[in-house]
Amino acid sequence: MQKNTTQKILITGANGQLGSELADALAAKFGTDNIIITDISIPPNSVQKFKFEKLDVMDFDALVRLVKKYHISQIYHLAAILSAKGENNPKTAWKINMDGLLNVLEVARIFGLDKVFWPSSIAVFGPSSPKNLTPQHSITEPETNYGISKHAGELWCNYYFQKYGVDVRSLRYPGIIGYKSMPGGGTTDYAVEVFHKAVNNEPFICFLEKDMHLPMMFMPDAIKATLQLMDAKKENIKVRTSYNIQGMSFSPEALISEIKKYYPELLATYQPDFRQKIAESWPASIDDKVAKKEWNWKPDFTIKKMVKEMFVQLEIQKKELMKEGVL
Ligand code: AKB
Repeated sequence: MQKNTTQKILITGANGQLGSELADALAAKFGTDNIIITDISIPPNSVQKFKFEKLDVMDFDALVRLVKKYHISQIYHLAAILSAKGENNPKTAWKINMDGLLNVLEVARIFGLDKVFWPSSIAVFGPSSPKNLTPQHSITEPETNYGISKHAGELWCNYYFQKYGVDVRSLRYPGIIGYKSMPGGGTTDYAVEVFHKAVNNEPFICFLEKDMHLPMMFMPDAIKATLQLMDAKKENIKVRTSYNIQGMSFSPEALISEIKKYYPELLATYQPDFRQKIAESWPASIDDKVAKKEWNWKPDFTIKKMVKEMFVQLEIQKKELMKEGVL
């Protein structure tokens, strides 16, 4: 495939779970030299293939400097505080999540950027939303401050599109499961942690109840959805708040039972904490027929297929770490 080298892409929050994988996918499409990754701290890998700039997304002037310096045409604004961490310090979380987004939208307006991507979440829904197959347009009365910021953020995205024509596009991600990096501070994080415990023969303590069903998605599907949405023709993107997307829906018990087919000795116990209440306020599954209709969204992974692939990849990683003497 020929690369489109006319775009200059800036990613905020690039050290996070999604950012690290999205950067590679965007590099394959636009060329490594056209990707500028940013975060509040330097990336964990000492050898970096991308240009890195330290950026606090609340610093508008710093963002402007980078957009000018690299002639940025698209921003993937991923920097955010997730649901569980956000409850520790609601005011700080609100400031980072909202000021960061408004700075990006303002820069996009002022500099006439081609496109902006911003992730929303299933956290926009609350206890009054339908629990199963939650529709695209539904009651949104979130009870976490993260959910409130995502809901408000969706409305700001729509506002900037309607009022200024900023081509901002968004997805309501469910919990994302990947093998390359760990999530940080979310309510769905258990579904990544359990794989690492299984591979390392360690006991797993789940912070959610065993029957807590939540919408989830394997990372390759999350990346595919993001690229597909960003590639879609502008006129096909009718939803300018954020699109529902569904990968799969499962409970900790169902995931552990699938994992035990590969690691029968995995010892799992349940000690629900404050995150259980957050999970209870979210949908169990999502109706994504609008995304399917408007830009042909279709996930590739079922829970079975995902678990198999996770272990193939985690075993490869483990062998490499052992070869390097890290394990
Ligand atoms: C979280 O658990 O906070 C996130 C999300 C569903 O947005 N993974």
